Amino acid sequence: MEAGDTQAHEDIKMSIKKSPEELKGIFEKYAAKEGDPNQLSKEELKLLVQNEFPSLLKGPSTLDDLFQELDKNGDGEVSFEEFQVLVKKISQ
Ligand SMILES: [Ca+2]
Ligand SMILES: [Ca+2]
Repeated sequence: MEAGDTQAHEDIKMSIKKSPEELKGIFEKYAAKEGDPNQLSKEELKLLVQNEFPSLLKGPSTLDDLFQELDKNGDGEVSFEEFQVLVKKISQ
C-alpha cells in the first residue's frame, strides 16, 4: 500500500469522525452537566469541544463564534437539533 500524506490525512479524519449514536451520547453527556439536560449551555459546549473535538478550535474561529453559529434561535443554549450543524462540520 502507498502510505504517505494521503494515508496520514485519512487517519486524522477518522480520529474525529464519530457515528450518529456516539455523537448523541456525547451531546447528552455534556448537556446533562448543568441546567436543562437537553440543552448545551456555552460552558457545556466549551467542555464538549475541548474534550472531544479540540481540533475545531485550532482554526480562526473561537468558541464564541462557534456558539453563535450553533445557537440559531439565540436562546443562549444549543439544542440537539442545533448541534447538528456541528455534527456536519465534524463529518465533513
Ligand atoms: Ca445543560
Ligand atoms: Ca438555541
